[in-house]
Amino acid sequence: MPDYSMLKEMKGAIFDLDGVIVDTAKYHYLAWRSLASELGFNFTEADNERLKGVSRMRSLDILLEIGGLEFTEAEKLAMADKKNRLYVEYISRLDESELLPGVKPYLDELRGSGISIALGSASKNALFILDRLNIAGLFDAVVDGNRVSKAKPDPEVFLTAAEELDLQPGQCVVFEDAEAGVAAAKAAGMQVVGIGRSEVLKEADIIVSGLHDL
Ligand code: B16
Ligand code: MG
Repeated sequence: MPDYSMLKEMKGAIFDLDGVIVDTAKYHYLAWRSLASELGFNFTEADNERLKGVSRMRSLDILLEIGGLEFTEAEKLAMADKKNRLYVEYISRLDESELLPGVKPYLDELRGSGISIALGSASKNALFILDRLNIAGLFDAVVDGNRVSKAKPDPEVFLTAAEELDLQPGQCVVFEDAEAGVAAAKAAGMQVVGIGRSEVLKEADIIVSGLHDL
């Protein structure tokens, strides 16, 4: 039986975005696949698993490694930009119906209990996505890919979020679906609720299939 007592003691809840609040991975996949196809190779859904929680430029490096291709930094920036334009077209159509099960009730419950809420995401599109999902107003702090210099598994994103909530790391619980994110939260000295499959989230303190389980 998992030990849920850490959730009763938490003062701050820090949420990852993709895979915890909304499944944007499917749109990242479509946009990366389109780029791969222009470059002449196939990019599968299994390949896409390697990009979850990883920054945009690191994702591109992994994609090019799969295709066995090399480019200059300037060419890579242009490709990442092109992929992002396509991705933004997809996420422009997001609405509340794409919130993952249990997200809205859980955020409302936390707010009702006086727990501070932050976002800790690698995405540079995070604020836009929260707006599209109509939940931006529920967050006391949003720390995204525009605001950190070191990507997960570095703890910077979560430590910055705790600071913005005016809390100590030990008072915060992180909700994460990616291995690098769980490692980042642990490195920050925080407890972690892993969302998803136990094989990839071994380091998490408890593992649930989604926020609807809490
Ligand atoms: P963007 P998260 C991550 O979101 C995604 O999981 C990852 O696939 C993506 O490459 C990264 O954001 C950057 O996203 O291109 O929008 O800046 O899980 O950290 O919320
Ligand atoms: Mg994620």
